Amino acid sequence: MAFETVTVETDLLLIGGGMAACGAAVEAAYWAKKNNLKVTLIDKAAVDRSGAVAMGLSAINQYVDLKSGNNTIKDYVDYVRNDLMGITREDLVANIARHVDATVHLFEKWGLPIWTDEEGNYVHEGRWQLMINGESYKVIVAEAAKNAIGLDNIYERIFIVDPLMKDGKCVGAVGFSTREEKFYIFKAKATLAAMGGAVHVFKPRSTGEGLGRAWYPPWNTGSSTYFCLKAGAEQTCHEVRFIPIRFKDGYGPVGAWFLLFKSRATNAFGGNYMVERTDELQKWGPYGKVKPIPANLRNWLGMLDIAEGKGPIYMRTEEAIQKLADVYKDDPKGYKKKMKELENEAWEDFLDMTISQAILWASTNTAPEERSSEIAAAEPYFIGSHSGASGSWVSGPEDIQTDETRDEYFWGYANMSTTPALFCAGDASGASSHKFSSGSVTEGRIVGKSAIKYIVENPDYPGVDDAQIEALREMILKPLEVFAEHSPKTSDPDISPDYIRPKMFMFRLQKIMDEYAGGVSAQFSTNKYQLERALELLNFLKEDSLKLAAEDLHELMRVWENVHRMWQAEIHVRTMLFREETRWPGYYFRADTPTMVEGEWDAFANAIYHPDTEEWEMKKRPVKYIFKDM
Ligand code: SFD
Ligand code: AMP
Repeated sequence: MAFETVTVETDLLLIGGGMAACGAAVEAAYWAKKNNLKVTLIDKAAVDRSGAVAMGLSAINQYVDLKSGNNTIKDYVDYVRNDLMGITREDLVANIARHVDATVHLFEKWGLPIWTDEEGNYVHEGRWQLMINGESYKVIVAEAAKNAIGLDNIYERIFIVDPLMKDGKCVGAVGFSTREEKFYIFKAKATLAAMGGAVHVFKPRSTGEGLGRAWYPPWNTGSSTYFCLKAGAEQTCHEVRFIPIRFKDGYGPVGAWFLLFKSRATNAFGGNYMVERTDELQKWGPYGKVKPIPANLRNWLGMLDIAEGKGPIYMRTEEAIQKLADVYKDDPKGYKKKMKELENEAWEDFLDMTISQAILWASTNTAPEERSSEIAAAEPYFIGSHSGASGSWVSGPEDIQTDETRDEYFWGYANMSTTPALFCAGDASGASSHKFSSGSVTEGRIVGKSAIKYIVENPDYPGVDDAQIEALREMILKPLEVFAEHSPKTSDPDISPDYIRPKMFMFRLQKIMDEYAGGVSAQFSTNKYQLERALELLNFLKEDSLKLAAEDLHELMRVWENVHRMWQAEIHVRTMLFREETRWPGYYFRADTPTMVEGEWDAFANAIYHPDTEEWEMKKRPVKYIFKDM
């Protein structure tokens, strides 16, 4: 192969250019300067518009507002624990919660417009959420990262495939340019995996002309999970996928409608499942009684309506707007002004974050003040930073541990995985949900500091094996050779007994997951037998992955994206199989173990892949509370 090999040596390697990695860049630059160290950031895309925040956001979903005295760190931890049905790492959640306000103040300093009221106070969407004019949110955060580490240390359009390992330690990463024929080797003393979560592992609702549209960004494809698995890092909560309820087909957000506009959602017969189905909540232990009702249980109540044939479910936008404007009904001028204001806010919510939903409203003549819009449960995603929890099992901070938790949750450096020198943040770190954009930047900042500390205390580079690099180069570039060799032998380059193209491969993966692992078609339901069948079929897929073919660099990226997705799928299925209960019915329902098994399953379901033996190990880890009132 004519590929040039480029080697970059650095001290701290940040993989991903999203919210977590940008936060890490800003903080690490400060500590690196003091210690004369180099920080390098790599993104498969352009940092300005990469990752989940590419389109912008209309809210900052984590702001604890400690200064107001209205909320405490414990309040936030309680909220997260309850939302995740008891399964959460309180030390990780608290560590983010205590620093997140400072991050939000930095955003404002960098130029992000946060809504304020007449008295100059932030406008809250809900208790923990702030409204923003966030179309340029990512550009603003990216600029801060660029200023901090310098453009020379940022590599864009490099797709990272695998970790570099030496004696069980992560010593960097390898990948390739998606624009030039260049194979990249990054050697580093510490590495941050922050390549987001995963989408398109399950068959999406959007097909045909809508294919590619999803709630989660299409370019986050399970790379964090694959990378960390291949580095031998223990994983957690990979059964806790996230299913957001979204405006149907455009995937527009619902938070502003439920929290700011105080809207109701009703079924096609006008019934409100949140009121009519409260009895169902009693089945889910203490978590059916908490406020707010956990996201997955809110989903579940709506799903029961759909299963009973009561769909579609509607967001009652017209009713909510009318109610808010009615306050001015005796003041015609004030009423008109309020209606205009609400209409603007409704559209801006989508234009700031999910432009396609605004386009769908426009193209279907939907005026939110006149008629309701359909909402629906989306296909499952893997996102450790929202209301899902999948990711690496990482060390907590030392000072939040108790005597009970220290041995279990702390191993020296905040957010380091079980693989030495490999750190994780954002969607890539597990069991610490509800960090969202602001908490992900904050977690990145935590890593920025702790990874530099690690490097200062472990300054020697252990070296890297050339044979390992050569083997990886061969494996990564092979799909180009497969296509070049075999495509001339077929009259249709999409079809060949000698290879499979990544798009077809992705369709097969999605079909397996959809039908057997509780996707949309299976109404989010599965059981032991279906999961075992899914594993069997995934194994055939894995065999065929060795015959993936790529016509060009872009398709080579597609190949590796889909290999990464396949590993994300496998760990998901294995973990659902391991957890013999149903705990998050609105995320997935295990029909053979249909209830929550308190006590026995108040535990984390963790998984480790052993690269040397190619074996999986599943293990339970105890949930130990720090803040919960016993
Ligand atoms: O309301 C490789 N999130 C929201 N957070 C909020 O605070 N407010 C909102 O309004 C939010 N909304 C929302 C949110 C997410 C999504 C998908 C939507 C709407 C549609 C959550 C946050 O966005 C999320 O918590 C953070 O972005 C997570 O940060 P991070 O860093 O873990 O992920 P990222 O920002 O997506 O960045 C990932 C980066 O990795 C790159 N990458 N680079 C190299 N090699 C590879 N192999 C790579 N694979 C991926 C990506 O390019 C990217 O730079 S609301 O709807 O909830
Ligand atoms: P979403 O737009 O669904 O991502 O929600 C944005 C924020 O609002 C997240 O913090 C959600 O957990 C929260 N949220 C959304 N809907 C509700 C609801 N009905 N009750 C309580 N919190 C909600």
